[in-house]
Amino acid sequence: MIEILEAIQKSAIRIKNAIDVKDIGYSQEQNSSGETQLQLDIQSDLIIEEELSCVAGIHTIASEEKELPMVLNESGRIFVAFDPLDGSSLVDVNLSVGSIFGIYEGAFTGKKLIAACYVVYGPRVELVFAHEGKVKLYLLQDGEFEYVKQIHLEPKGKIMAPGGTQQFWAPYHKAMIDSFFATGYRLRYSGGMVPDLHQILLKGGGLFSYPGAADKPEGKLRQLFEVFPFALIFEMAGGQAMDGKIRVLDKTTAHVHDTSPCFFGSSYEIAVVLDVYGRN
Ligand code: FBP
Repeated sequence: MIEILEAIQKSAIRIKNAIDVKDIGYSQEQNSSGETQLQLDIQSDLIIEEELSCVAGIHTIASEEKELPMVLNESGRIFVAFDPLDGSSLVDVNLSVGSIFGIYEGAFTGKKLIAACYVVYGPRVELVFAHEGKVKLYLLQDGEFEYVKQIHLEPKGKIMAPGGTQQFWAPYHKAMIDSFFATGYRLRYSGGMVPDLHQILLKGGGLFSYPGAADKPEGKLRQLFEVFPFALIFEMAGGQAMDGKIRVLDKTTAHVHDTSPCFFGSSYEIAVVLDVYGRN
């Protein structure tokens, strides 16, 4: 596991450097060497693929940027799914973005997820790693990730991050979100899953939701790359992750890019979600 964490750390430093360069690569223009410049998310994907390829224990990788998983080493036992640069459309407006990793043993399924990690590229670069029941925060300082602290959620939070397009929400979902605001919750939603969930984790709790809605019945966020890794992180931090009715990590995945409605939060907010969705 330490080798995988080190590979993620090396990738994060390289991706941060790629984000920092002046050309953010939205064009397909050629650079001075005549090579086609890669979009930032494709570049990030290649960086992670390169770093994880150096870890002998990894059997297969799957990326949000690739249609199919890629076998690296038949004798490895670890499967890594990653979203190389989640929220990359926020780079041009200089909001935080992130990389997300799910580390699975033997197969890409929620029940086999043994560790999860994400990196936030914001004013500072932070990394959160969940494994063996602990969620640890690291900060990039002078080229090294330094351990900062363990992350624990409070039983009830104050932040509400409601994803999706309100126009398409079910009426009971809208009523539930309104009821949270009516009891003092504050809106915190940047449109980047990594910083939005990071804020909830570090401010003690709250609710991030991306429901199934009329336009996207199975939600938007992808199980293997986004939903499952954050589910493990929230559970290990003392919170919960549900699809409205069941624990997301108990869901089955038919295809590598399957999505799922998702609710991540402290125990109080998730109890409200289960109550509302249980009645609808
Ligand atoms: P991409 O996979 O297209 O980057 O979308 C992921 C994401 O940006 C999440 O980070 C974020 O939580 C969500 O989409 C926001 O979606 P919406 O704009 O529909 O609320």
